[in-house]
Amino acid sequence: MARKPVTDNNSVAAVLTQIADLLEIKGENLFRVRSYRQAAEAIQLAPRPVAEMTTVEELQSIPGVGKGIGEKVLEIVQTGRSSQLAELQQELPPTLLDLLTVPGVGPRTVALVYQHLGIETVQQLEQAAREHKLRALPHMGAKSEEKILKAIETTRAYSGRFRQDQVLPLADALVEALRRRREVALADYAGSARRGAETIGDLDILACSDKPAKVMQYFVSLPQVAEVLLRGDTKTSVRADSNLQIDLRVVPADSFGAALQYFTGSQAHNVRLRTLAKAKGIRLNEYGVFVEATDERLGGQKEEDVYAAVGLPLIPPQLRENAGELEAAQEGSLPRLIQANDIRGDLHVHTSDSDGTMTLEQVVQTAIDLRYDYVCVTDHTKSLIVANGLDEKGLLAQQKRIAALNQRLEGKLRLLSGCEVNILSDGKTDIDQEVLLQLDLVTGSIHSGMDQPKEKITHRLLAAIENPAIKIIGHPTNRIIGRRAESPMDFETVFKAAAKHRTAMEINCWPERLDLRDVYLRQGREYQVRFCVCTDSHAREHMTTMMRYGLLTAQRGWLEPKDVLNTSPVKRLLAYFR
Ligand code: DGT
Ligand code: CA
Ligand code: CA
Ligand code: ZN
Repeated sequence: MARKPVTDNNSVAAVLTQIADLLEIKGENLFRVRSYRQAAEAIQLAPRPVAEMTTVEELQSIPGVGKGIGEKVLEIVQTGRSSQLAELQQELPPTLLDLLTVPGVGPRTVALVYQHLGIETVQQLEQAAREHKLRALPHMGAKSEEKILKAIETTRAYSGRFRQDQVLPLADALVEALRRRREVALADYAGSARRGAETIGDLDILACSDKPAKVMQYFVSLPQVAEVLLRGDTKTSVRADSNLQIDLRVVPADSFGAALQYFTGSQAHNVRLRTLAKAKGIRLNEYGVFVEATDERLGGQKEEDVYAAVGLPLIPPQLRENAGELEAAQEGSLPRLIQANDIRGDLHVHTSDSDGTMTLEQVVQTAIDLRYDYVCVTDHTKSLIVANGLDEKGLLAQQKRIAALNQRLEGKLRLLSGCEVNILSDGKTDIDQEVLLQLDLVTGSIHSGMDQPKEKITHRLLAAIENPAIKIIGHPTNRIIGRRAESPMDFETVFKAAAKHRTAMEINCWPERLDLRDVYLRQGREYQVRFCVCTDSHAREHMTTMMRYGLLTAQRGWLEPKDVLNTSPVKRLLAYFR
């Protein structure tokens, strides 16, 4: 398949950034490097697509784009490539760019290790850090070596895996396209995507049809398919533009449930389930449910058949990790998992008063469109300068506007006032306590010093939990999947305090965060901690699309509606915190 031309502003900016990175690694003049970075940023923010511009003069109307870079941009949008980038890639080892994918390693570090030690690959960087060779370089020390080793470990664990937002919308679109076909009776996705796992290795899709060849032919013709890897009548594997592999399997109608169960996994869950079946003289596989002794077929059309054969109710896919769900099913104590329609509001939304894009009115409209009962505005506070954080005056002024809006809303929606206050390195906040206490619902988050030692982080969180003005702890571990490790903390102490002081813990819906994650939710639930599933929206699309990801995590954490505060009516929600 032909390469798609580079057209959108983000892609053009990415090419310029790559040029800047390589120039910097090469040791070019830093002013020149900076001019590329500034142009990249300006193009990313430019309201018009640069692809629509046909002359260098037009491109120069973007601040930060001069004649030289304008010419380069024109080449990129016209030909889909940059001869300068190609030249740089010829000059430098191609693996140098891999080094930049290590979190915390920027072009300056790459230039340093490449020029002084000849390091070209992640492996060589790792070895040099192990052998303490990096600390001899300027601006580097024992701590940088330690950080680099940890970062390499984090990236490695996630390399080649995809976030939920990179997979689930695509999975929906493909399944819907298949379902619309006359020759397809049923279609669904399985695997880790269906279990709601926080990262996904590949996407497994099942369709039920008696014309498999026709289904496969249609599937490989879909626009989302970039390359066909393997083509067969029962299984076809393709690759999407993102490099995600997608396997489509076509099965006959009487096996669909058995296949869906088999390919949903997890493998550990299935192995365990098969053992339970065997003890009852039953054989389970992707074709159906059979009596071992006679080969008599007991079912397989529906997924329920598989569990029923073992005397169990259907176990929700999000629980299928062999983590106690089979025992719970046997005892009849499976949780009544929280569902999307249990959610009555969102408690973490930013507006254009700090670093969001929505006005208060737009937040209100979006919440009404989502049929919420309430939404809480939680802009950043003043010490987070990059996010244009609000000070006391700004918060109180916003609260006034919120009160006025509530008057006009006449109960159609309750707009709550709040903020996402910074928990500073000593556990105090950056906003006057009197002001915090006047707001309806304050979330406290750590946005700095995340790599403090365990005792320090625990102490900070305890101070925030005990602060009567702080009602929710935002993204409590601060991890960024594949990029930043969790802050270390004593979870038992934190959870005990959170339950005692009635401070809720957030499940942040950002697919790169999903924080708290499933194992901590189960642990926190043991201590009667309450949670809220919040989108941390900075734009309307965040509010409308991301709740889904947080809910999957909540479900994987076995949470029921009663564990999650934003399933409550507003009165009960506020009463919990009083
Ligand atoms: P992923 O793709 O790495 O995110 O994780 P999964 O769980 O989607 O794994 P995948 O795609 O390799 O296989 C999908 C499901 O199919 C898996 O959860 C269980 C089932 N399965 C695949 N291969 C085997 C196997 O060799 N043995 C067993 N028992 N089950 C398998
Ligand atoms: Ca998979
Ligand atoms: Ca697979
Ligand atoms: Zn936030």
